[in-house]
Amino acid sequence: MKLYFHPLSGHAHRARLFISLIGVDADIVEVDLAKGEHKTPAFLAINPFGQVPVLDDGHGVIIADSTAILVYLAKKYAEKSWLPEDAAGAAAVQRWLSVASGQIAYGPCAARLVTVFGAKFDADEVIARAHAILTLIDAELASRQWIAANHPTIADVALYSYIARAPEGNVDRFRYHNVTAWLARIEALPGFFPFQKTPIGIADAA
Ligand SMILES: N[C@@H](CCC(=O)N[C@@H](CS)C(=O)NCC(=O)O)C(=O)O
Repeated sequence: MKLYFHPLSGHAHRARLFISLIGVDADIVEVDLAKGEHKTPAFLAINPFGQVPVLDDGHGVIIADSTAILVYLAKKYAEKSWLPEDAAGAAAVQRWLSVASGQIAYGPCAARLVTVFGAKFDADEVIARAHAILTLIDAELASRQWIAANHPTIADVALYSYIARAPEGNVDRFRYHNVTAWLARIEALPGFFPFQKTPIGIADAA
């Protein structure tokens, strides 16, 4: 198995983190985004969207998109608890995978793209969006330890990376105490793999 990856991509980190949590072997192939390697014909042949992460599981099985990779790995290689099979349990996980691809991408991920990669978004607008979703997640976590079940699921993995590194986008997440405790619970899971830090933004309180 190969994971096409970039160390500063939170989307790629989700996949890298889950590979590590479930203990499958993977060759990590770093894609040089700065040099435009993700837009070369060779890379576009495996992901026409020209984005990382991409998982190549051999025999022609190529999965692009971070949450699709989490679903694939959970179904193929992980304990069922990571992606429950009952209708309500699966829907609860999907609800938060949608948040990872929606409000998190347009909030804390976008805020970090401004500071770390120089993206031309309106910083105030994306920071405000980040606080809106963090407020909501903090309230959800007031009554439970994990976001989608009473145990960790791929929904926690999908949400982790950009929330953990939100301060790099000048999003002060430290005021969300339930979120802080939840991040620590994820970091304490056996096999946890950290998301590379940058010195940009608000200093990490940890
Ligand atoms: N929906 C995709 C988004 C992936 C994505 O935005 N990847 C970024 C790195 S964080 C990328 O490759 N950007 C390069 C580009 O879009 O040109 C996923 O969940 O994997």
